[in-house]
Amino acid sequence: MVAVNEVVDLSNEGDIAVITINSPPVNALSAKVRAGLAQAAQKAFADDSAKAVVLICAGRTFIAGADIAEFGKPMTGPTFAEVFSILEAAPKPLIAAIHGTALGGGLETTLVCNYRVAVPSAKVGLPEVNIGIIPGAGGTQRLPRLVGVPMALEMITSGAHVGAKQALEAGLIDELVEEGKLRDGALAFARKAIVENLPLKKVRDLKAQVDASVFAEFRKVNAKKFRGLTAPEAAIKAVEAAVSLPFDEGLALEEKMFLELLTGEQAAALRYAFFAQREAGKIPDVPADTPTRPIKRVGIVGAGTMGGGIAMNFLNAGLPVTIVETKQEFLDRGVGVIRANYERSAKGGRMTLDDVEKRMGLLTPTLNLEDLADADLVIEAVFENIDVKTELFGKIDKIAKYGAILASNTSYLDLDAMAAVTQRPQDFIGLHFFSPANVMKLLEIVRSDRTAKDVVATAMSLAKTIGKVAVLVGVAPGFVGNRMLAARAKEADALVLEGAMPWQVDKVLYDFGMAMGHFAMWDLAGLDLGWDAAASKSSTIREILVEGGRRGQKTGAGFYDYDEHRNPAPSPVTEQIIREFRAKRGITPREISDEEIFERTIYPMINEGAKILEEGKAIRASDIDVVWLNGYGWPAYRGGPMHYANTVGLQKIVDRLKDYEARLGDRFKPAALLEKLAKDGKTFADL
Ligand code: 3H9
Repeated sequence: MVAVNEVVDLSNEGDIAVITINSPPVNALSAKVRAGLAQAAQKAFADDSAKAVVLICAGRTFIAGADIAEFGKPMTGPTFAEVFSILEAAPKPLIAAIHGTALGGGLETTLVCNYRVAVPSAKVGLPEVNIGIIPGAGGTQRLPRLVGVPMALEMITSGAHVGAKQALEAGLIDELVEEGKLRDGALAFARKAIVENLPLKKVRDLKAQVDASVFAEFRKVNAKKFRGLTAPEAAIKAVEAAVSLPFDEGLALEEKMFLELLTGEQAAALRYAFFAQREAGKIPDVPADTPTRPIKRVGIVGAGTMGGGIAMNFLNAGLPVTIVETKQEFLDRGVGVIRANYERSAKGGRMTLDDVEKRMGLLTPTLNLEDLADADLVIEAVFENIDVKTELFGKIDKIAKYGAILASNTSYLDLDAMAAVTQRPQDFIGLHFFSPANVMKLLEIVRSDRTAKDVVATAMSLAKTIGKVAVLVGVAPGFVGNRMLAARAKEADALVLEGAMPWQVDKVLYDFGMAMGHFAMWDLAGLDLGWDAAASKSSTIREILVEGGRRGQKTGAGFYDYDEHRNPAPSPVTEQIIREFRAKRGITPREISDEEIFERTIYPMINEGAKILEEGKAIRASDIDVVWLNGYGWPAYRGGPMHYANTVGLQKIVDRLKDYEARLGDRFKPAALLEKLAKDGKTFADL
């Protein structure tokens, strides 16, 4: 074996040359990899004893794409185009051997090879849209030529990974080889290519054909999904070019659009979000090699919406769950909902009926708290009441085995108070799931001063097992997400009192890119969340709505009126309630500008985020962004509230907050940290 450079090797297996890329963690196409690959290919092509060439990767995956860390910096080393033109001119069969994921520039590399083989577990995709760009190394031109326009459009605009079997059916992969035997399989394919004198197929020579109406229809169907995003439309245009223009012209258009997007704000924000999410998994005082506790069985107390949703996460991951309720009917209902959810998935083709039974078989419903004795982790998901929870933890503490982790799913109650009633505060942690818990990606892991490091490490690792994006936060009312949401809620409510209608507030937030407006979100969550009928005294608009049976989407009416498809419409009833409410309080409504709505709902959130950082309740500003991106529908292309603040300029935010402070009071007072950063000309990224 000859090392071409630090990351690329070239070896010969008889009459087959093998180029191996070994650039951990994911063999990204950094300048070094590109240089090594170009050199190795040139050597292999010039070597007359080699009759075919295999391109394979060491480690966990094939090339996962361009090196995203290089974006936004000056380009060094050979360009993609230079490397690809060398590969594409291979004078002998060039075969890509895929395992793990061939993504972005990685898949594009395979498309300039003559053939592609893969193990069944491999996945391929062009996920560039997720970081605000389009494939920039020919993916938009070659993929439609190979698999057809509809599949290419879907893959490039969604960024979704496609499994090897599906890729084989689509002609994207030529042959599947035995799992774990990629090298042998690829060598066998190369030998076949030599013996059978297989042609040097070039994807660029194929033709992409489709009726033009396909594009119009695709745009229409996906309009809502692509709202606010610039990359998907560019991707569609590029695929259109694959059909309408000669190959090289299409390639030039792709490159032009790629470069425009790459230097844009959306790409910067999405790249930031990509790295922020990975950074969130790193806890400064809990190194990656901290031992974790084995979690082989999970206990959940409460089979309501939350408890049931939480249980599904573990069942999906193959972990047995014991779920406890106080009454048989609650237990039956909870288990019934879990089963119904799974059966719906089976009906929709997302799992088989066998999968449903497998998951249900892992669930042990019980009325007996004592059955939690063998659980390694017990999560409480009962009614949000501190007395109920502390009493429960007192009991669980006596039942759970030594070393078991005790967790609360509370969204705002005092975790320290709960931990204090147990004999093991070091084993106590908050696991704040978001509703619906089986769907929402975010998990706030709440650490108290006494939580042991291995408990933190176990929770972080468990989050990965169940496919959640975990963010470690400190104990404070509402933790990170709900605390900032409360800051927004205060202003949204005040704005309605002062003269705005809920739909005006919502439109501003929706147009900014939020998944939904503030009041629409309440309607979805249920206005009766945390509502106490006995204590309800028509003291807020929400109380009046709930008292009148308007509990949100589930009752067909809340702030909005809903039709049978749950489409919202501004409600004359709500409007009347608001007008009367203002009148009773002697408030004369005024015209409120969209700009004021925007600043008063968004800037206090940023201010609250700064306070969270000041108090050390989040490790880093980007963690706060990860919370908002994954749990609250903040538009990813705006990077999260703290990143967005950096793009606006912290001084401007301080100035606007001070204006509102003078007009409306103390609640707008800028956080000391925010003021200091602004004064020093810094951003949250400098912390
Ligand atoms: C592109 O290709 C453009 C081209 O069309 C044209 C150019 C002209 N670059 O996610 P993980 C790091 S755009 C740099 O935790 P997993 C990551 O930061 C690219 N670094 O592992 C992390 O580092 P650390 C298109 C990257 O097993 C470590 O690898 N490709 C890249 O859960 C492990 O990552 C993509 O968008 C990268 N491309 O998932 C693919 N990828 O340990 C993006 C990863 O220091 N990547 N890192 O925190 C992924 O989707 C996942 O990382 C992958 C592995 C599925 C590969």
